[in-house]
Amino acid sequence: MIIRSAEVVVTSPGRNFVTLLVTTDEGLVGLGDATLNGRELAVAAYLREHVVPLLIGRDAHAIEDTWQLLYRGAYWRRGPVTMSAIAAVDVALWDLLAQRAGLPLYQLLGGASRTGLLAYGHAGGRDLPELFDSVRAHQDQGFRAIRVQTGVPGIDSLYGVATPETAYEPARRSPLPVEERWDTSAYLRHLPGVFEAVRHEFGPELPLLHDAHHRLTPIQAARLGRDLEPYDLFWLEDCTPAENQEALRLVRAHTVTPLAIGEVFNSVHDYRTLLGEQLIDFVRSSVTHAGGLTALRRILDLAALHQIKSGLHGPTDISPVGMAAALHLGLAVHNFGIQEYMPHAPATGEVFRPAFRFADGLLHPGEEPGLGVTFDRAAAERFPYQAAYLPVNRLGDGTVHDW
Ligand code: KDG
Ligand code: MG
Repeated sequence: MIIRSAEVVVTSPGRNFVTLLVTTDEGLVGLGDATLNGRELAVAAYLREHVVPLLIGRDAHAIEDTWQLLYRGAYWRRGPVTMSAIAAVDVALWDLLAQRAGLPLYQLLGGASRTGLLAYGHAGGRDLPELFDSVRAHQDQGFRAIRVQTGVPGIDSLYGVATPETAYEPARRSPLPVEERWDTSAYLRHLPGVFEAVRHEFGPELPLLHDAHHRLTPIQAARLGRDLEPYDLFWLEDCTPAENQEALRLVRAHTVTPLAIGEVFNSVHDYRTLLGEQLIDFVRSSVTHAGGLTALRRILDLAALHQIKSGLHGPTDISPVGMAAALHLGLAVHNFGIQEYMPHAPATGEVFRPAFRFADGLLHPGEEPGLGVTFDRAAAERFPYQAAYLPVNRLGDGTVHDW
């Protein structure tokens, strides 16, 4: 199974995606997701200029050796651009191997450890009535676990809170990022009351999640985790920008609210203290940004030693290819926790045709050989790249803050 060609396609059906198509001498096509929100063209160039030439003529079976070649062989290590590029190659090779074996990919990762993957959906509302409607709508769609994001009085536009005009899609199509305003004190005052109201309305059993989206200092995060304890969260996500892993010691010392971290991480080294000292409860990385199935499997195995589970990143900027990879991995690993799931825009389905399904709150990758995703090259042409960026956050005095 020799790699004959590899092509990078940037397309924008509903939003931008970067997809790697690796073709073998037998005509099999393996797919990889290399989408890095707001930096798509950097990964596409990294792949086209520096990675594709290395792939041509290689044995497509050599997944581990190719991973090490791209990681160690570049000399420069880690970083989201590099690791997204490596991930795309890695996933495409796993896809090819499983297609050639005639098996759904999860069978090559050890087989199914469960019948389906518990998924959580994103509810959001500017005020309580809107939020309650959104939670109900998600329950009606079958979700058994729900992330709750809310408007905060005094903050105009907030991560995770769609307006009737804009569905959830934080990357806005424009040549430059839009700016939002942030007020930590207003958020910390408002949020516990929202969770009290949601618990009162929906009862004690519904698993509820919340994403603080990297905006708090450790002491603020400690306070929020403590204040939310009465509402029994499934997790509090990204309470701090966790490059400083040691900062989580302080948060952990003050709260028993479970913590989830890692969607912006791209290497096992970003997790060493967090996992080794059991400072988090869920690993949030995506296959797409953490170096592929080969690398994320290692992170999850290390997490398992510390009773830490998976909670893989699955917003719309993970393409159906990246999502399918997450589902095969999640079905196979023992320490699966939960999977984030946001259905893509209808236009995305014109380009990507995934076999995975969502029913009764559970996701399943399907039984097609390989990843179970096909990519319509001609349809992709109809949706050319459009510049789109995540917002930039500023405090009231203009200081740039974490978004
Ligand atoms: O590209 C950034 C988004 O993927 C991120 O904002 C989504 O925080 C996110 C989540 O939990 O899905
Ligand atoms: Mg998040």
